[in-house]
Amino acid sequence: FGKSSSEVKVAEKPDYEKVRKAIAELIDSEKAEDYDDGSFGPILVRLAWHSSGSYDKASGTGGSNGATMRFPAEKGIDANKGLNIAQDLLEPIKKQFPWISYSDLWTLAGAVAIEELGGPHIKWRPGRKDVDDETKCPPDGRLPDAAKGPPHLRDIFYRMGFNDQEIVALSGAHALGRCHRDRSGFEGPWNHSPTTFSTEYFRLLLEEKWIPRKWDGPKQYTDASTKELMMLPTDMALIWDKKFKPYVELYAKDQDRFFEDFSAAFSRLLELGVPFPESAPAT
Ligand code: DDH
Repeated sequence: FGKSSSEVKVAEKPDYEKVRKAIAELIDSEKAEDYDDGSFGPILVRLAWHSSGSYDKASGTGGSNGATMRFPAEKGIDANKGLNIAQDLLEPIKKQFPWISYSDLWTLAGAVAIEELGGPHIKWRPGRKDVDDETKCPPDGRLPDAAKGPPHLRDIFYRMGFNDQEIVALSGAHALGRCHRDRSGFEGPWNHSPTTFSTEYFRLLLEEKWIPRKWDGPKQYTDASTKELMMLPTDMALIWDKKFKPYVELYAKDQDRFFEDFSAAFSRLLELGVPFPESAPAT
């Protein structure tokens, strides 16, 4: 007792709108002009996806909660090569809003990026907690291997709790960004507007003629008409598999349906394994 009111520290009230705004500004910042296609959006989407996609429903391990990709055991795996760039980009925002957890920040950045790049609203809610224990990193091998086919895709996504339709919807994120030789070994963008969230990925999968690229890199496909675009073997799997293909056809011609299904699946992806209190609604 006897404390004057000035000694009572009032904690800053978390204002997620301010964080959203800072992320949106980063995506389109001047610094982004010299990066890839002029936006940090795609790599932030990938950070959110890779931090969440390690989830294993059976054991309840992995997922965005914990932000364990800060540690070498997860940051250093081949699948996460290059995502240190995304982590570093968000560091000043973490410093500006120290009350937000890394796990909330990374997932929110992915959600904001989808919206900023012209995609649907992604329902998101806070509540993830960071863990400072490297032994909690999920084992390597939980994320998809681009060289593989339909059974592998199903193994990976069923493990998280997704079905065939959701696998196809989530794969539509490849409307964004590109592959980098020095990160994954693959090279090039999936379409000609890699900073716009769209149905282009699905349309091109169906309408282009995809041929194996002749090069010294890993097996990937190139479009016969411009030879500027690419598809991974796992992308091609979506039109080779007779259960996946109808969803590719659906999303290619119905943008509203794609946006709706993507939004629901991506939002759920970001929440896998997160112990939210019952009362926390997503907005
Ligand atoms: Fe992906 N992805 N992804 N991807 N992905 C790559 C880039 C991006 C696979 C492999 C690769 C999803 C699914 C799959 C994004 C989002 C999502 C790269 C290139 C590879 C390889 C990395 C590099 O060289 O920089 C495979 C395999 C799958 C699968 O089998 C399903 C999903 C589900 C998402 C999502 O967000 C929901 C985005 C965005 C990029 C572009 C990143 C960038 O830097 O640009």
